[in-house]
Amino acid sequence: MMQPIGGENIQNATEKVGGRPLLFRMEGNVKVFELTAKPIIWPITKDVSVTAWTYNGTVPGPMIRVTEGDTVRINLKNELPEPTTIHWHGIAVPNAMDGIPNVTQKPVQPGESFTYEFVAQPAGTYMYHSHYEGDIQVSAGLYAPFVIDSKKPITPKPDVDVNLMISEWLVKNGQTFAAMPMAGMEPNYFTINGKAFPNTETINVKKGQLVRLRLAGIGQFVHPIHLHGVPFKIVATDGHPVPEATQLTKDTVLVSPGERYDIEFVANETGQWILHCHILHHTTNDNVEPGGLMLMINVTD
Ligand SMILES: [Cu+2]
Repeated sequence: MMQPIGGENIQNATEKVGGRPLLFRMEGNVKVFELTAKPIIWPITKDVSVTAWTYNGTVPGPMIRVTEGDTVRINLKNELPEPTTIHWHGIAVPNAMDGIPNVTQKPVQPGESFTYEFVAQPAGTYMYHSHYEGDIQVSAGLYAPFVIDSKKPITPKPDVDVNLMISEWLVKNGQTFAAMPMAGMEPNYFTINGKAFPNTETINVKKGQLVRLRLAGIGQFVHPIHLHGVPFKIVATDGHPVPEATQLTKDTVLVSPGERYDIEFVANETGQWILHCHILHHTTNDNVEPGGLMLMINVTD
């Protein structure tokens, strides 16, 4: 039988948004980050909350953002009711740091800790997520952005640079389940950075600014993401820059599970422009439109 996402004495989230940069401390020349995997009650709309399994109490977990060539150390503490591991999706880590349970490491048991350490490379848009029973743990919220900036700054530098992580949830009778807890079962909520429309974040832009959106598919479904008002260029795929001569100009890009697309556009018309998934069922909240995978890009003078 399918089990709801659980835990004991689960607290309400104290942070309102996920994916914010995680602070680090220096130990020698190593950037040291602290992550605690723990359950939390996480609002995905103003009326609906999920029981989420999180890094540091937010969905997505906090963003790790470093410069190419930095040595990073991440101390993971497991306060989940089940074992876990972290996989550094797309990053060229040593095999022992790859986070595959019973292959590259022992699962990190509840109450235990594990330290990951590697050189952050190459530059690009990545993510980190659980690799232990990912069907459940990733669906439950154990994912976050990981951005490696190149040593030479990108030119032109985007004025607005936002990570958008796309996923799904199944909420039934006040309980949260993995997005696809059994073959044939479908999710009924769809989130960008852990929030469903109208509670997704509005992206505020000044007319003429260059906007970079780093789209990442971390759920179980494909999502054709469509931008109104202006076409965009695909400037990086799965972290790797696309040479300018081969950049496609599009208004819709299919983001599959595991993929990242960095898209860029100049916001040259004022107004409230929407970005949304074009599988239109995915712009509903429990079958009620509008909702789900939609957000506003608010362009002002
Ligand atoms: Cu979709």
